Amino acid sequence: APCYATLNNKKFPDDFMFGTATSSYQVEGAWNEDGKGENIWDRLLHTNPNFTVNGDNGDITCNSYHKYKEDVALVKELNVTHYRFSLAWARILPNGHVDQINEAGVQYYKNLITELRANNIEPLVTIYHWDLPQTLQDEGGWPSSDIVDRYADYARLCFSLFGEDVKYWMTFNEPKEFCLQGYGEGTNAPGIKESGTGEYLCAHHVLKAHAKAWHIYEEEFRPTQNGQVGIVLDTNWYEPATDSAEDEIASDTKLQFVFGWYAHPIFKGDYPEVMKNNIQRRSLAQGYAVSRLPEFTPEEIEYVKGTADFLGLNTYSSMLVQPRKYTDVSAMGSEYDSEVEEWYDDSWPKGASPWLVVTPWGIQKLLRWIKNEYNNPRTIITENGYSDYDGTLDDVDRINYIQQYLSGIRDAMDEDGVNVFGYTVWTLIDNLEWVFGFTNKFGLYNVDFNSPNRTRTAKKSVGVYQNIIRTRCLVDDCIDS
Ligand code: PNW
Repeated sequence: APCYATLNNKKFPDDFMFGTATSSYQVEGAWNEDGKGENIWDRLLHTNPNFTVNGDNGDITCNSYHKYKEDVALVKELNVTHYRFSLAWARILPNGHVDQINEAGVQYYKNLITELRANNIEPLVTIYHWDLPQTLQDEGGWPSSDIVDRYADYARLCFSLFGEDVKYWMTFNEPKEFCLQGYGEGTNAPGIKESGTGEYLCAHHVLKAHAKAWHIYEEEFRPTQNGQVGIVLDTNWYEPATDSAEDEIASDTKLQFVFGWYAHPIFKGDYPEVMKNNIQRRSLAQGYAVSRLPEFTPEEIEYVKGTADFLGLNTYSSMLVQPRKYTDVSAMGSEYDSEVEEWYDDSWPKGASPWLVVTPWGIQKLLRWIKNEYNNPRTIITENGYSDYDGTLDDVDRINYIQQYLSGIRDAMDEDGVNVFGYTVWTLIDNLEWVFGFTNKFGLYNVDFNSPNRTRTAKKSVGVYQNIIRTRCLVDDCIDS
């Protein structure tokens, strides 16, 4: 059994937000009901069922479209401050464009938000969590510049429809994942393999779309709605393999390539220097006339800079890093452009997800790095959690994971003065874990996918999380600070 460090004994502040999260495609089901349009995950998993383990898909999944009141009752039972969920673009706009609004889809989210508010739960709304309307993919998807205005129109509509009751908006969930896997490696929808170009084009348009949505909110909605607009970025902590200067530089470089890629333009302006330099150098060596990394104009740099009222951080794991030893210059992809190689230490405890290792010591280091790099942005952990294979109700590994990571976060607040205002467990209920289907289970509540009812049952972690929220403590004898 792994040896765990002592838990922090200081109380979380009274206004610290504890919550839980889901996303539309992973829980809603009702993929073609009440006028919803097809999205890129519907298309991919219908035409290519082998894409996921067991051919699982989101057609029905947890059936939250019909069971949202039950879900909100679970959120209420947890006694959390907030619930983070996402809007399915194609449920609101079946063809992606604002010229055709699906009233039933709008009503679904109004009902969900009303139900949350009636139960005194703050809605945290992700505008885009990976489920692009298929029509917009057919028009070029994220690698095409047209998407910027399509997204901006959609975001404006969301602010105007729901903004009276929503005070925390997140423009995008994990652009690194959907750009890299969707348009680079091809392991997520829409499954396009254009490593070395696709992910950079996608990211470039995501950044512009994000900035445009923030400016729209700033000018048209903030004066009356008074909410906040942020973005959710994900990263591992990258631990230098040794204390050599090369490995420490490799750690910083890797963080710039996965996190700075998005955070640097938003919090500091423009892409990180190391990205601009490496990608330019490798592109020219590969025979390109210009860098594969798109350029921002000086006006665009200013337009994107400063466009987050808060940072949403998703983090689960750590990896070891060192400079990449052997690479052919022709190798394509941001992995190679970074010139860093990364791996998991065999001794680290694992979750069910192949990328999930239990390294709670990493979260404090990551938060400290972000604080130093971006001048201590207001930060909420928008996802963190643990997967197993069986959805066991006696989920001691999940309990340990959550306690240990929360302890690391509390240490970072206390010892490093990191500005963290909330924590969000991924996820409320076992759900469709993308390509891993229903085989990787992250829920606080188990879902019986064999029953038509999709019965939800509390795991042991529910009681532990309730207790943390009630006492604001990780240990019995915790103290004010
Ligand atoms: C996130 N990684 O995805 C997503 O936001 C959720 O929809 C998802 O269910 C959850 O985390 C668990 O996977 C990630 O490889 C996927 O490090 C992969 C990684 C991180 C997050």
